Amino acid sequence: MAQNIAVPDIGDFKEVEVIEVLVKPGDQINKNDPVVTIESDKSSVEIPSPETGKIKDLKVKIGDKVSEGSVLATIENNQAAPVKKEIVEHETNEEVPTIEKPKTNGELNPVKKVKKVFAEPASKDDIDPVETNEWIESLNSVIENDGSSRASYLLNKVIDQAYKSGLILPDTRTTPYINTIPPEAEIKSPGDQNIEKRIRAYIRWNAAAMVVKANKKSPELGGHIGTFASAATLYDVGMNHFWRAKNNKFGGDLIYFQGHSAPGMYARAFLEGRLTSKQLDGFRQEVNPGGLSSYPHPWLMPKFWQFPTVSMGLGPIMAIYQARFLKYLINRGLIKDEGRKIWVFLGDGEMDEPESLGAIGLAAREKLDNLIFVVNCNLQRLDGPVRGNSKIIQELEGSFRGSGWNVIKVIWGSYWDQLLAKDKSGLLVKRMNECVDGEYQVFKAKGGSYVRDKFFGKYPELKMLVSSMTDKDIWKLNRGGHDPHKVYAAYNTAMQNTGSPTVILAKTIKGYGMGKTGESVNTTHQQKKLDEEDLLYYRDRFNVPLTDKQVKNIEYFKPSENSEEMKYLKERRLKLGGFIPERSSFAKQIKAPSKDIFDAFMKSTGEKEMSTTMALVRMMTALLRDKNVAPRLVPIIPDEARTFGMEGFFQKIGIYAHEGQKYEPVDSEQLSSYREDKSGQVLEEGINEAGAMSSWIAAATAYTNHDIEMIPIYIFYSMFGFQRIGDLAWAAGDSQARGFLIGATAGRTTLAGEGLQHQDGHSQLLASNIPNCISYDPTFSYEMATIFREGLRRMHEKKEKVFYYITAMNENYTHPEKPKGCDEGILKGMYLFKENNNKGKTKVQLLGSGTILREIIAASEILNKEYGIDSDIWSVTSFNELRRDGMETERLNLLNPNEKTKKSYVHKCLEKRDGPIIAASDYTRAFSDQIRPYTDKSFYSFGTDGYGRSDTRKNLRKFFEVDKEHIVAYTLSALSKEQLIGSDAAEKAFKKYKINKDKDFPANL
Ligand SMILES: Cc1ncc(C[n+]2csc(CCOP(=O)(O)OP(=O)(O)O)c2C)c(N)n1
Ligand SMILES: [Mg+2]
Repeated sequence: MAQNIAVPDIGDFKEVEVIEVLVKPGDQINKNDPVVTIESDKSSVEIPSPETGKIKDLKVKIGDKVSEGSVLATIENNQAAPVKKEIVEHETNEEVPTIEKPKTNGELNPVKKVKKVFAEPASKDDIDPVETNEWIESLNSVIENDGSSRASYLLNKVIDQAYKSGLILPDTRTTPYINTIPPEAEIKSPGDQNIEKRIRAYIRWNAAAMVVKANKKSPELGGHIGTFASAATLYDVGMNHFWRAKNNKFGGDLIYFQGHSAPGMYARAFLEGRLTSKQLDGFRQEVNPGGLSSYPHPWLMPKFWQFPTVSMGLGPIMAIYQARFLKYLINRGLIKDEGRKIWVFLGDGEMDEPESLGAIGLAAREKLDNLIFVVNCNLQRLDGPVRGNSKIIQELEGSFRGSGWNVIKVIWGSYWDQLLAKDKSGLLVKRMNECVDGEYQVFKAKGGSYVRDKFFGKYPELKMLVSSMTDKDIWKLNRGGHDPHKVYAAYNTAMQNTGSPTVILAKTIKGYGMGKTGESVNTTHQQKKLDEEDLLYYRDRFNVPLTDKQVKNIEYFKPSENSEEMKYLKERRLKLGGFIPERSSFAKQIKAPSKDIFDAFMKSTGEKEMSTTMALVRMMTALLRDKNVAPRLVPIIPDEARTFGMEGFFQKIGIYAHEGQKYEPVDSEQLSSYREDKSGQVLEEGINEAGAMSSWIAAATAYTNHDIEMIPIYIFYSMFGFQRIGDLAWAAGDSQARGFLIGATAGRTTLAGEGLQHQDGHSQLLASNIPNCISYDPTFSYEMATIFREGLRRMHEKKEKVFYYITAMNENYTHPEKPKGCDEGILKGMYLFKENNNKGKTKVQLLGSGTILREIIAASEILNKEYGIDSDIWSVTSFNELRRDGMETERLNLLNPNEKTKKSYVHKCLEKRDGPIIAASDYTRAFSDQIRPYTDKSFYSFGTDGYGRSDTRKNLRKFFEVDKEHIVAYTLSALSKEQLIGSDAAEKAFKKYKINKDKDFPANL
C-alpha cells in the first residue's frame, strides 16, 4: 500500500522552496535516503525517506513551496510509519554503568547524627597522636588485607561524609612533592643500563658538538645545547623502549618533539645511520641542499619531521586535537584501533602559553587515553626560573589533576629512595615541599656542600640524615628526569593508563652536565658556544671516548658498526618497528567527484537569490552523495553552523561525540535536530577557533599521520580566522596540510550589522602571506564551484602541497550562468565577465571581487547608460594569485634581459583593452593594489581601509566609498585625470550622489 512521504517538522520555516528532487517514480530507496532538498533563505536541508520501498508518485517539482505536512511523494512499502523522527539509538561499545549499591558496612552515617563544624579549618597541631596513628594503621591494614582499591573506596566514602558534615578539607589539587609512583611499584626497565648510558652519552656529545661547530662557522646560526642536555634521558628511554614506528603492520606512535631539542634527534639519527656527519655539519644551514633545519619543520625536511612544534604552545593544542582526531577516525570506522599513542614533549616555560593549557579540559572530557604529555620541568625558561617563588611541578599537577588528567610526577631519582625510606618523621618530604624552584635551581648550580648546608641544614634531623654522605654523594642525589629507571617506570605506567590522558611532570636540570658554563644557570638557554675547556669537561662528564685532540677538533663520535652500542641501538629500534621521526604517506588519492555534482552550480539561479555560503553548503551536501568523497569530508565548525545554514548536517551526518548521545535533544522532533553520535562526522568544536584549527590540521595531515586522505572543511567567521589563529595557519602550511578553510561572513561591508570586531577587510591579505595557501574571493556560485572542484583535484587527487582559503559571503543575490570559457581565468585569478561596449567611445576597465563585483557591474550599467562610457567588467577571483603570477613573471624577465619579455597574466588580460583600471573589493586597498605593478595602465583602487562599524550594507558601502555611486563618480574623475573626458561629469556625479567631499578618509574615522 502506498504511503505518503511528507515534510516533517522543520522548525519555524514555512513555504520553503524545493530545490532538488532526488528520486523518480519507480526508484527503490532505503529508509533515510534523501527524497528532496528544500531551501529556506538561509539554509538547505535534505528530507529523508521514513521508509524503505519503491517511489510510486512524485507530488512536488523543483520550485514548489512546501511546509510541514506537505506531501512530497508516495512510497510503496509494507509497513509505512508516520513521518516522525526516530530518536536514534546510538551504538556504544561501552558497558552500561551499573549503579553502585552501597555496602551495608560502608553505609554513610546519617548526617544528622554528626555534629556539624562549619568553616573551621583543620587544626595544624596533632592533639592526639595515638588516635592519629590508629587511623593510619587502619588504613595500612586495609591496604594490606583488602588491597589499594578497597582503601581508596573507603577514603572516598569518608571524604564524602566529611563534605556532607560541612568540614573544610585540605586542598587536594596537589600531592606531596615526591614521585607519584613509589619505588616498590616501579616496573623495572628490561634494558641494559650500561649500554644505554653510553649511547646516551654519545648522543649528548654529538648534539652539543653540532651546535658548537655551526657557531664556529658563524655565530649567526644559533642553536641550543642546554635543553636537550636536560631532556636526553626522557627521549632515550622512549626511543629504546616505548615508541613504535610506522610500518606495514602498525600505524606508529606520533611524537611531538620539543622544537629546540632538535639537535638531540639529529644526533641519534646520526648514530642510526640516517644522517651523515656532513649533514650534521650543515645544522641550521638550509639554503643549500642537505642542511638540517633549525627546528622540526616538515616543509624543510619532509621525510623526517612530522610536526612543527617550535612556536611554543602550538604543539600541545595540536597534539590534543591530533589524539582526538585519531579517536574520531577509529570511531568512524575509517582506521583500526591499534592502541597507538601520541607523545608530546614540552618545556615547563612553554606551559605558560595559554594554548598549552587551553585544551586540556577537552583531552580529559574526551577521555584521550592515547595521549601522553611529558613536561620537562628543568625549572628554567629563557630568561630565568619558570616559577622562582613556587613550584611549577605542583602548579601543573593542580591544573592537570583538576582537569581530570592522570598525573605522574617524576621528581626524585633513585639515589633519594633510601633517604626517603629513612624519613619516618616526614621531615624530608616537608623540606622538599617547602623549598621553592628558585632554591632548587641554585642547589644544582652550586654543588654538594651548598645543598648540605641550605637544603638539609635547615633541620638538624635532616643534616644528621646525610651526615655519613660526602659532598660528592650529596651532589649525586639525582633528579627523576635524569634517572632512566624512574623515567621507564613512569612511561610504563602511562602506557597502561585507560580512560584519561596522562601528563608526566619530570624534574630535570637545564644544561645537565655542562658544568660551570651552563648547568642550572640563568644563561643556559642561549649557550651555544663551548670553549675547549668546557668541551673537555663535557667529554669527561659523560665519558665520551674521544682524545683531547678530537675534542679540540670538535669531532663527532660514532662507535664502530660492530660495537655493542650500535647493535643495541639498532636492535631496539628494529624491535619497535623502525626509526622515529620519519614522515611518509601511503594514503590513496581520492578520485575527484564527477562533473555532474558541480553542474547545477554552473547554471543561473534565475530569480532565486542566495549567498555564496549557501552555494558552498549546497555543494557540500551534494558531495555527501559522492561515494568516494562523502566519508572523507570532515566539516569543522566552531559553534556557527546555524549562522552558515549548516544545521541540516547535524541530522544527516551527525555530530561526533565519543560517548554518543545520552539525552533526547530538545529539538528531537525536528528534521535538523541536534544529533550527536559516536560515529558522527561533523566536528562541532564550540566557541574555540584554536581548537577547531587544530582539528583541521589533524585532518588535513591525516594522509601522512594515518595514511588516509581526508577532506577537512573548516568554516568560520572570516575575522576570527587568520587574525585569530594565524600562527596555527602558518604551522599548517609548514605541515603541508591539505584541505579547505572557508572564511564565511566575509567582507568589511558585506557582514553588515556586526560591527568593528566582526567585519573582515583583510583576511585575504593575511592568507596571501602563507606561501602554500591558495586563496580566492569569489562572487558567484559557479566561481565557487569551479574553485572548489579544482581544490579537490589539486589537493586530494593530485596530492599537491597546498591548502585553500576561500571567502564566502552572507549577502543573498541572484547568480548568473557561467560565461563560456572562463574556467582558466577563474582559477588564475581574473576573467572577462562582461563587455559593455555599445557606445564605442571612452572606455574603462572595471575590476571587482567578492560582492563588490556586483557594485562594479551596477556602476558599469550606469556609466554606460547615463554617461556614455564603455567598460569591460572583470571578475577578479584572486588578487593574491594574480600577484604571485606577476612576481614570478617579473623575476624571470629580470633574470633574462636578453630574452623576449614574458607577460604576466594580468598584463595579458588587459594589454589590448582601453582605458584606465578601476579596481574595487570589500578588502583594504592593499588587496587590489597587489597587481598594480603588473600592468602599464593607470590604476585606481578602492577598498575598505579603516575600522568597520555596524550599519546596513548600503550605508557601509557608501561610507567606505565602494558603492556603485562612488565607483561611478570616481571613475568619471579618473577618466578626467587621464584627460579622456572633461571634469564636469565627475563634479556633477559628486553632486548627484550627494558625495560629501569634506568627509575625512574613512581610515581616519
Ligand atoms: C611562541 C614562542 N615564543 C617564544 C619562543 C622563543 N623561545 C624558544 S625556547 C624559549 C624558552 C623555553 O623554555 P622552556 O619551555 O622551559 O623549555 P626548556 O628549554 O627549558 O626545556 C623561548 C622563549 C618560541 N620558540 N615560541
Ligand atoms: Mg624549561
